Amino acid sequence: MKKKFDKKKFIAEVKDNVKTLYRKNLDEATQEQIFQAVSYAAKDTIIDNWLETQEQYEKQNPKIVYYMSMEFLMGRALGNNLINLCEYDEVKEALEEIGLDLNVIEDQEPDAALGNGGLGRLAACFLDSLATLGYDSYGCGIRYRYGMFKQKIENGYQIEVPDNWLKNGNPFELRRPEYAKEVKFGGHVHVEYDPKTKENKFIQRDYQSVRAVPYDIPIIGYGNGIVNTLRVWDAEAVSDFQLDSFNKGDYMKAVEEQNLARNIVEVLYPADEHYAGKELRLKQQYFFVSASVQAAIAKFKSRGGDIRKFYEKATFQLNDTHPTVAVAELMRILIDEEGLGWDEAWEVTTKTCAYTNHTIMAEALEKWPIELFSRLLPRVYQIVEEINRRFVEEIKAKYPGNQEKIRKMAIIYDGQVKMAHLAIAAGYSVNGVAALHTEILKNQELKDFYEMMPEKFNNKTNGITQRRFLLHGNPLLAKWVTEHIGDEWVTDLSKISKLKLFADDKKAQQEFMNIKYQNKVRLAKYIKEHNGIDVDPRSIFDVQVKRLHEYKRQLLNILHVMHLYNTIKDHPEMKFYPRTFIFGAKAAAGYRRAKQTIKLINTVADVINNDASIGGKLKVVFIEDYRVSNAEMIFAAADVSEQISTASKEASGTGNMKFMLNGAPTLGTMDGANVEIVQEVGEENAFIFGLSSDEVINYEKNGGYCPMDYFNNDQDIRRVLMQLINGEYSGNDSEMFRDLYNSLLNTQCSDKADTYFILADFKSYAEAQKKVEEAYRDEARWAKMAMLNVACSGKFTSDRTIQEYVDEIWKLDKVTL
Ligand code: 26Q
Repeated sequence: MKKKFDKKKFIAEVKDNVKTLYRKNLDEATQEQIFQAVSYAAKDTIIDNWLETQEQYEKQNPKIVYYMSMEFLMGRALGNNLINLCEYDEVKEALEEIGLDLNVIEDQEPDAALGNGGLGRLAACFLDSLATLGYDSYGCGIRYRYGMFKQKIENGYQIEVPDNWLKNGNPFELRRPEYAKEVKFGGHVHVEYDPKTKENKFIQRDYQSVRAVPYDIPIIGYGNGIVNTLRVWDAEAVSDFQLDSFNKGDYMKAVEEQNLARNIVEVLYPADEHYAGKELRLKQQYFFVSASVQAAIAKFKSRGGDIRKFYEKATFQLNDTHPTVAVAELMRILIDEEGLGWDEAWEVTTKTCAYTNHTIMAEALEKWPIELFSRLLPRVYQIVEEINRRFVEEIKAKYPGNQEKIRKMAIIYDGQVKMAHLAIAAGYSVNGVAALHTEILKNQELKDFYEMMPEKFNNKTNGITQRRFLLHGNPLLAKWVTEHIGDEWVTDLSKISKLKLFADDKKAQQEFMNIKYQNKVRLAKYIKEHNGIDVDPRSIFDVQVKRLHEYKRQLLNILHVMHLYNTIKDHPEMKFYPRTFIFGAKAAAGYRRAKQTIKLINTVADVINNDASIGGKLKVVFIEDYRVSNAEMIFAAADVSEQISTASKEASGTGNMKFMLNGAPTLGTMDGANVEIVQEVGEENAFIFGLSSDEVINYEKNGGYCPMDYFNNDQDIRRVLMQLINGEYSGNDSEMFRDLYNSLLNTQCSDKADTYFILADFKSYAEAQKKVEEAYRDEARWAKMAMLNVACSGKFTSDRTIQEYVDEIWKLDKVTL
């Protein structure tokens, strides 16, 4: 299947592409143009494999998973595609021969940032694993014109800059207008009695339409010739209406439809874990879900299936509640268009849809006002009402006379449509994303649902793809691993445990630490270029990169840095191992405390980095525009992985796994997948601190936490808190960080202060940090610890996660070419 790489042919193709695309010779082309030319050359191979894969799928007719997600945080494609084609080194060499540097060419590509953070990146890792394991699958999403905003830091503050990622065109996508679908919004439902069938027909009238046009993006399996599809939908106006043509029937409607089409896919909502109830967001959801469901049914019918058995050949995985309207849309199509009765349609739907929960944060739960939902999706709303009516009957039957259960579980209640309740009622599977998270869902957040239908609940601990986050992101370590244990780990990460044999080997330890050092030099260079800050690659690189959120507690980290600085200033003679604290985080545009935290980090960085008196013992760096492409380099260079969320709040985390894979021990709380990381690597190879999730949950239930006690009784805490409001870092502006100060302390004990238990965990965090330093001083001990982290990371591959989804939820057929 895999053809041998033909260097001559490849070079000729690149030259030819530069010519036909830009009418230039190679030496006249810009690096960006060369990026395009190289990508088109790679696409050539990809298209052949894509065609062949899809032909095989047609022949073998396997069950398909449709992974429905508002977000796919893909990052760059070129390097990853070459890696998975097993042509990376060959292409690199070929390009060198004509004086080109593949790294520089890769750097021309904008990240495909069609996601916010963890949930979107997880979807991207899953697609990689699905293709590599040989399962027929579609990612279904939106082709946002603007992805996640680009972050600039000006005067220490975050500035959001639009991400025009399609500006120069996307060489890997393929427009498929022949598969376009119509999506209808608004209007009203007309009921008509059909004397033939003796049933009512429901006809939507006076609606506005949008044409959903799919763009297909190839997803390449590693070394197996398989190419799956990420299908993202663009919106176009239905009529090719011209504003200057006056012989149009309904002028205003045509204008409105044009506007609808223009707005709907314009931009990704950049607020994660926060629901705002925006009408456009619901339009986006229904838009891509309706198009995707229509396409799935069309494919099923084209393969000759009986629609009553749809679930035998298709399953929909709902990535959080965002695509949950799929439940009602599938019902609508089955009933109104395929002519099924309610019970038949319900059977198909409940055997097709499955739901993943990614968060327990109350402010992330999607609840749509009935007024909005029914106005935008009148027919879909009727169906949700009927689903709710029947579900409430079920609750009543199970818990007679228990109004409380209805209040807590109904899909429609208090004037709102609750999307999580709809997903649970209609799904055949409900899963959390780490063991602890799933337990919290079962015993707290979704307790009533679990009691009513325990068989639906299951755990699928998240994972990451080692192909991007080790093989591509850390080529030096990848090569070293392969030299020691062979290359099976690339498709079977459990094999990486073989590295345990080398954990005590002095030579291996030295080589390992030397690779880490070189990666730190690479990152130091990036920091110098982007921040103008000199950092010492021999210092400990202590890294916290993730979205900025109060529950993730970047504030705890920077308060501790302030405390360290105080200590160094007070005791210049004290031995202190040099540290570089590295942050990277985007804040949602309207999230004030998050933005203030960024300002605080940058303000503290300015003071510390410019204080010559501490002799460079401490540096603080805020990396601008943290995103997938620079993440790959950051993980490779990290010594310490900061995973310090308030226990019970981080559903899983996936950055924690990427650090582990790259040999950075975890400094963290017993939260999310940290728990399982510690299980795998052993407590002695991690630095664990802080309240347990049970303790946090107990405090929350009983309102028994008083941050003021910590303020009064701990002078280190008192000192750093006072420094927030005494102008210490802010050039005497005592108001700059007042809100942050107030968020931690109220004069009275109040359940509104320090809701994320920063003061409660401060001391044990500081102690854990001391243990990090102690461990790092012992070079052999550290090398062993870091190596064992790599060696024990096998569980956290998304290949394992996907295999579990396949075996326990989706029941897909494996395909081989
Ligand atoms: C909801 C409504 C309106 C607008 C936006 C949203 C929205 C958008 C994104 C809500 C949530 C998100 C993203 C959530 C997310 O990334 N959750 C993370 O998922 C990861 C993968 O499972 C976990 O590892 C993280 O722990 C979890 O925080």
